[in-house]
Amino acid sequence: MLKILGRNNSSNVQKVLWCCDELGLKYEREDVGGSFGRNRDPEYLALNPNGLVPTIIDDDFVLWESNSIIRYLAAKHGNGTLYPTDLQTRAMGERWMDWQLSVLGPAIMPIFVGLIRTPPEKRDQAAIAAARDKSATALKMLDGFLGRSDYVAGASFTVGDIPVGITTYRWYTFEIEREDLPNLKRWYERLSTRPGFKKHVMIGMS
Ligand SMILES: N[C@@H](CCC(=O)N[C@@H](CS)C(=O)NCC(=O)O)C(=O)O
Repeated sequence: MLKILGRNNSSNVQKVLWCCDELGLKYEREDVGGSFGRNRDPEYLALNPNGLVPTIIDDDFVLWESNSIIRYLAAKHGNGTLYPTDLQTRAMGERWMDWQLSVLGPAIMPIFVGLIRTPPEKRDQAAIAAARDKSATALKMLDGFLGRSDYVAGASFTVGDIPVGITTYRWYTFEIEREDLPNLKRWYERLSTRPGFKKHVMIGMS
């Protein structure tokens, strides 16, 4: 059976859990990382030299990097559904996956660290405000795209919606000011009806 190594409050682990839910895949999960530790143990580093979560073991195949993991699982079990066969449709969705890792994720991280992981008296309010502005600018771009498309790869939900969906959950859950981004909101509300999103992502932040 597929094994997932990683704590379930990690957004990168949540990508894999939500993806498995969409695919109806059974898996075993072990807590690794954060307060559970183990991610710097030699046994774990032999699987994932980054010492980060998630890592999956699929029979004897080991894979790390959350977006690569969900692409792999979607291609293996959801070809033509979660993983579009049309190359341009697939590329549109994959673009937003890469954008989440390279643009939106880094923009929003200081808000997460500041508001969720730092006690109020130690918060760097200027860094949080700057990150909020940067995230809002990035999300305005996604909002513009979603004005012309129901999902990030077109008319249907695909693997491409998962990474940006999780980061957007955080955006809507932080206690911050938010601009009105109506297309983003509509898409987010559509995602919020999906059982895997409710079960693995809409569980608060810690
Ligand atoms: N680019 C990697 C990043 C993985 C990552 O940063 N994971 C964090 C949790 S979200 C981690 O392992 N932190 C250390 C820990 O949990 O102890 C991926 O997408 O898988």
